[in-house]
Amino acid sequence: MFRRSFAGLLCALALVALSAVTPSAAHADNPIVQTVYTADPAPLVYNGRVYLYTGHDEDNSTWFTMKEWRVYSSSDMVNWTDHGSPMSLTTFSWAKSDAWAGQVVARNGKFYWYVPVTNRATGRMAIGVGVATSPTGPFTDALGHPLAENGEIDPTVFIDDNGQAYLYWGNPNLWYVRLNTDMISYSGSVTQIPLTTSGFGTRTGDASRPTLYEEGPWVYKRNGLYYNVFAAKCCSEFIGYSTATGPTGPWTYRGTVMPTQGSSFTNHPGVIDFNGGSYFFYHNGALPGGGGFTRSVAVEKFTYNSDGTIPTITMTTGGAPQSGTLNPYVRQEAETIAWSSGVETERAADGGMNVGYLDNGDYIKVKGVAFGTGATSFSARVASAASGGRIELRLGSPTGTLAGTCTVPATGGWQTWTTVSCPVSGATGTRDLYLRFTGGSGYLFNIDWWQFAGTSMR
Ligand code: FUB
Repeated sequence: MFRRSFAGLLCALALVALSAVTPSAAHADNPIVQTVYTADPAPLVYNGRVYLYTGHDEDNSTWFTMKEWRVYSSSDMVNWTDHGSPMSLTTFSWAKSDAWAGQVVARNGKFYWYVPVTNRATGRMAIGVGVATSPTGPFTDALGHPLAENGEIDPTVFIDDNGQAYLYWGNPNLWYVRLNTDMISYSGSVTQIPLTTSGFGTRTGDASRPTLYEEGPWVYKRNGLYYNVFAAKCCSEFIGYSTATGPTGPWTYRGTVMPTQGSSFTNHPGVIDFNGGSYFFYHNGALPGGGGFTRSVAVEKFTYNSDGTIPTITMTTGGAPQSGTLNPYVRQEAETIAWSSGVETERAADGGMNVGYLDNGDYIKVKGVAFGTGATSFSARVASAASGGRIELRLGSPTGTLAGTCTVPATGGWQTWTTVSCPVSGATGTRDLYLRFTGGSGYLFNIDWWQFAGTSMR
């Protein structure tokens, strides 16, 4: 939106550098997000969609330099809609730094986002709570002060079948407290979970930390069994897990969920069931420029063993299979992306998001688009303060069959929107769609949404 600002220029330069080395990995859907570095995935299933809450590693970070959290959502586990950043350090007036690993839970028609941040007044890590009436925010500070503070991090919240909610967190220790139904206060005292080797495995070579438990607990219940999946050992971390017959233990160590892999010395688990499948979210350093402080979230589908144990899951570039298809005959946000090359997302003037900073040859892949018996035309909402360009509609790959080309005019501003349309032919069946952006030099145009029309509107 602020295309000519110095900050915007720096950001663009950084991302142009990123896009210059982005491989045209047409098949890859992991990492989930290619437009920024993301970390510490926390998925939430709500109303038929998966909402994925993440941290945001700044470009070129040499530490966990994190100032905001971000939200993405998907109905099919491969095409993810970018909802931007609905919560940041500035949400918490008392927070100084460190927008680290949190989790969102839904209750009372509201969404509660538990996060660790450094408390400016004490210099210690504390747990704050953001609250919103929509899963995509905006979130406000529910309390105006920390919910809990003991210098430790990585909250996870679990609501048991009887309605009792538990907040767990900790590194190097592991703690829990019973939350009240308002989700922003608690009863009883903060309790330490004993880190025994039977409960959390045996770590060798670090007398101060005899168990494998490191950080990032993710607690949930499945078929009456309580699971605590966590980042184990350091460093590099792997993902291990423990189970218990009750929410407060005693825990029994069960082994490895994901071995140490993936060019990041931390990892972070998030586990959900969705549309009849089970999914494991994690992070790694797989994007170009990626590493321990420039991480990216990713997902794998898995199946529990018949006894409820979790199989060992390996990082892949292919990611999870698509659950369903994408309907091109309803309006789709341009920032719904399975894979992209060179593009960025930004907050649009109307409060939503748009895709921008498009250079010649950049593209967006949308996976599993169900064209049915055929699309006949394509429309898109576009804006350009430059001289515009073209949207090529390609099938199967960025250089695949050309099904149509829409010309984008200059509109006089990056947020001055117009709708363009063009004829389409040959787009039938279910195909991966590539929106390939072409034109002259420099930024071409922005795109807010797109939609096909056809003879068979599913
Ligand atoms: O992202 C900052 C910290 O790194 C998180 O809080 C930890 O879980 C680790 O992923």
